[in-house]
Amino acid sequence: MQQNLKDTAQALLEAQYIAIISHKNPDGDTLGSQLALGRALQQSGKDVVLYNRDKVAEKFYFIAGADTVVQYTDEMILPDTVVFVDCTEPQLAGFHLTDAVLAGKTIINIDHHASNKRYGTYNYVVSTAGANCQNIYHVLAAMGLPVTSDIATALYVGLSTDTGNFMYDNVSSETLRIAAELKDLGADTDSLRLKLYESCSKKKITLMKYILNNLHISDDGQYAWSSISHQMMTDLQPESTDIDGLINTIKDIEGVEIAILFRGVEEKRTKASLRSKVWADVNQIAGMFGGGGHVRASGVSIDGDVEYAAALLGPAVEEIIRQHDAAECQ
Ligand SMILES: [Mn+2]
Repeated sequence: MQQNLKDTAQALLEAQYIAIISHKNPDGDTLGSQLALGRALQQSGKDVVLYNRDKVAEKFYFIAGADTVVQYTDEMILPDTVVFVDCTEPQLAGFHLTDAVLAGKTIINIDHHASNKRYGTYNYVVSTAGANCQNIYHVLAAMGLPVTSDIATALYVGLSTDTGNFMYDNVSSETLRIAAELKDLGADTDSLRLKLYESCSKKKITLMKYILNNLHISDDGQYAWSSISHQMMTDLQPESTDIDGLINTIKDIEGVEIAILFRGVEEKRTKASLRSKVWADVNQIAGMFGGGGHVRASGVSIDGDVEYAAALLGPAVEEIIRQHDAAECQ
């Protein structure tokens, strides 16, 4: 198993038939990674297919190649080289990728999640990168492939969307330097602003009203949570993009350190999205219940309805806040 950038770049340079797979419910970073890498490899003469389980949201169509992502079905045959971008593990792709399906393939794992399982033949995992597109940028440079304006836009989308538009503490000076270079290379930041930040869907507004109506804040004001019932999910049928970022509405409340949004994805299955602001490690909290992600943003899936999930996670969160307050007082 080899870890470094040079080996990852070399493996890609030597490959001819390549599939690039993004995680289910693709966000700007996994999609930006997939489209930037895919386009650069195609332009260097390789045969590349882009797979995702889900349809790409329309708001991402301004990124060149977004309409070329194919919805994967289990009957499809994977080429010899399979690249996973922004995926902690192959299962995150959301389709049936068993060991048998992947046997004999060269697996390339390019990711920035601390909880990445290092499942690749080649792993380029840098968890300090604010966005995986930052890692893709380095892979392209290591391969010596040019960054066209289309590729710059794709990479910039990942950098922007995974960092709260360059606001969160996962932004490093390097993130900003790369963003500046991408802007110089022609990244279309106007389309990004209009399509991703100034086009809130009506369903998202409906959900915002709903979660504010269901908002709970702990007595000390440090833990805020809300939920979207399975019934509401069924009635409204939101896209994943209608849900993305909703949690910020409750995280951004003054004094809140940990925010959780519970949503009933099935009658007895709840997805919890966790966020923190300053000190809390929500990767660790999600890990206690079998989930994971980043220090400031993580997720976990719970068997049970939203009330059950809230009752399960709530005491753990409050205990962590209590311990932190106690340590502060000493
Ligand atoms: Mn990411």
